[in-house]
Amino acid sequence: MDPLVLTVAAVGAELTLADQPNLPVTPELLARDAAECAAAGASIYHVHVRDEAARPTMDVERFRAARAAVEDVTDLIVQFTTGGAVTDPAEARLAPLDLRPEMATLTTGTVNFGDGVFSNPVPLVTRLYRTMLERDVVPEYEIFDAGMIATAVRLRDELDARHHAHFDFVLGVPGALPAWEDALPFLVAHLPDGATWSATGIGRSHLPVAGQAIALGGHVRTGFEDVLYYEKGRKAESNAQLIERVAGLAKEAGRAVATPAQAREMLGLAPRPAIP
Ligand code: KMH
Ligand code: ZN
Repeated sequence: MDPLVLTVAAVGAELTLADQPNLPVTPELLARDAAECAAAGASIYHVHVRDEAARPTMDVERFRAARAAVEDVTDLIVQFTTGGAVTDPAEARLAPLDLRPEMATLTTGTVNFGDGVFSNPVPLVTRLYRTMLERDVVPEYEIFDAGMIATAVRLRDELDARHHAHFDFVLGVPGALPAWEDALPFLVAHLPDGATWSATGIGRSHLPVAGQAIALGGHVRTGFEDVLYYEKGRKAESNAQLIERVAGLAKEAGRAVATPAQAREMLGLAPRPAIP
């Protein structure tokens, strides 16, 4: 099997500092967090940013500072969110793509998201996708429900996209596809030939999903965005702690952890572009 690509979803848009006091909400904290995660075996850093009050924001200058901070101290692949928070309007979600990150997430359908709705009508997804293609940003299709695979494949064909196809399955968001045991094999069976995939389970589904993904030859995402509790009654202390745990599972299963260079090769990424 290929070495395991580990993605850190370090911040997200939903947790508060009261929920998780160690959330990296400034460029300095992101730099330290990213360096620790890189040392623990991560190769992709999925970025959301926060404002001065630690509220989620899609402010371009904050994305610029976050990216510079992470890229200064690591060779991690920096992947911007285009999902933001469920309250973010389309223009705000598009804006950070001006910075031409190596990768960005692309959710290809609308889904309930707790009490909110993560709204991704096809015209918006198409606009996000076109913008990524124009700017040489490689999308990671962010799949919260099975139909999103079909839409990703359809848009890929319609837009004549030539980049490598990489999917991330986010299972267990309340209102979206649960982390049922047979979910991953079903989803993987419907991927286009040559695609790679990773998976994450939200909350208590995290470890079973990570273990299944490692066994099935997929890759794994972890981090505060997806995991609040390390174990029952004990919160996770750092993103690196979560990365270390999944890297340990992979080692037990006889799977090496990918370096960022190996991840770039597997995902068909060009060398890291400069920040415009
Ligand atoms: N915060 C969620 C509404 C992404 O980063 O692309 C969307 C999300 C997905 O986190
Ligand atoms: Zn995210």
